Amino acid sequence: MTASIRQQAARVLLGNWTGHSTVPSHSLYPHQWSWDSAFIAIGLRHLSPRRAQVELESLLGSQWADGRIPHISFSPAVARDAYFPGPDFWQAVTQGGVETSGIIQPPVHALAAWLTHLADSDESVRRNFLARVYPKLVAWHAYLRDRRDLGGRGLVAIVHPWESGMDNSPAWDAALARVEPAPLESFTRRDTDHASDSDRPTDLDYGRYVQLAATYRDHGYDDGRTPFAFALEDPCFNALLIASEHALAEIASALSLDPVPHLKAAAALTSSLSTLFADGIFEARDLESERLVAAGTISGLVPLIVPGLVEAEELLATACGPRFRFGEVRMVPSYDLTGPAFEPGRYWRGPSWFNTAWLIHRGLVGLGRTDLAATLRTDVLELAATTGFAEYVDPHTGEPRGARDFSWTAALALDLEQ
Ligand code: 9WN
Repeated sequence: MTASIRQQAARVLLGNWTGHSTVPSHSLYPHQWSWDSAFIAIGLRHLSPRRAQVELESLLGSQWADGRIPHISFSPAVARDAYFPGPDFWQAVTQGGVETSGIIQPPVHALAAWLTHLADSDESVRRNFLARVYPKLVAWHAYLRDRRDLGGRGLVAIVHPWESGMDNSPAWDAALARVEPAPLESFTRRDTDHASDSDRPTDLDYGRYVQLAATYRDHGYDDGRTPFAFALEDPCFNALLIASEHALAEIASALSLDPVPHLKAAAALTSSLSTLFADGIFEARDLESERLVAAGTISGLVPLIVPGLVEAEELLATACGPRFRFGEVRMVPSYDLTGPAFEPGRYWRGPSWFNTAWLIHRGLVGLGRTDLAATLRTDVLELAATTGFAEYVDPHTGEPRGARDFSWTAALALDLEQ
């Protein structure tokens, strides 16, 4: 059983490898995605630590001069209209000539870099891996802290739902409702060619996504100049930045550099994160109203990964209570099971995802809750194998949804199988 998960996961990852990076899915997402690559590297390190590092370095090859890591690095080998919005929509080219999107995704990269280094530290040192990626990761975090602290509270703001990685989360509904959608006839979706309409965001969502991205693009992706209609402080995004600052501290120490600035940054972010805690969970803050959005989503549980989190016990109680029913439903649902917007099959509005399960598993291990961690691990491995490495699953039935042979599902199952 165990050997077979490893073999099957390896088959998926080898199949989705393009020579220097891994596509999340050949059909639905045929380019390189930012946080996917970080999760993929975390699994790939068990097959080939070198390949895992190449994955991350190839992503860092698309980094902008301002430090941002774009959420998509487009492959010139793929048809320009295979994915919407493609390179012709974003109109962004790096100094090195890589076509990219202009928005970002959650910063899991430093954590992934540290974990791939640990997989074979001798080989990593021989490749000078940490020394090469460290300045790039520092520039990435500096971009986030300097250019994206739009609320002035020491927290990073996202300016597009895609930046959260949890595109149609109910936490974005009220803010998105303020956005005038781009007319439907002005663009052609490609996602619904490959996945069922009922598993994906709606056309109205897409009209708004397109409008927000076009406004950012038309202002040169300039964070100081763009009139952002959507700007929120997302708990998952900020929690991952904290985890990655801790990883940067480890990397700095390994390079005989000073880890203290990273530990200080992590401590400051952790204390700011507390301002998002309400009703037993972390909630996003909408910078238009300056209010927390009263929606319980998986993003609000991801801070379990933050070392020394003072709210950890309350958060665990929420995860195990009626809103997320830890251990009773499959993995951890992306949205409050009792919430008014809950839909078991629609993307980030209820289904359980493997990347968030992996993050929560890591948090549980860090908290010493090996009992809960073991339950989650068993569920992840069983679902990964029985669903053909689905993108996400119905939390009540475990039925697969979205893409199959999905890369981070294979990679993270591989990681937990070790
Ligand atoms: C938009 C690639 C990405 C993930 C996101 C997931 C989905 C894209 C889409 O796929 O988003 O970036 O087209 O729906 O929501 O988390 O990184 O797997």
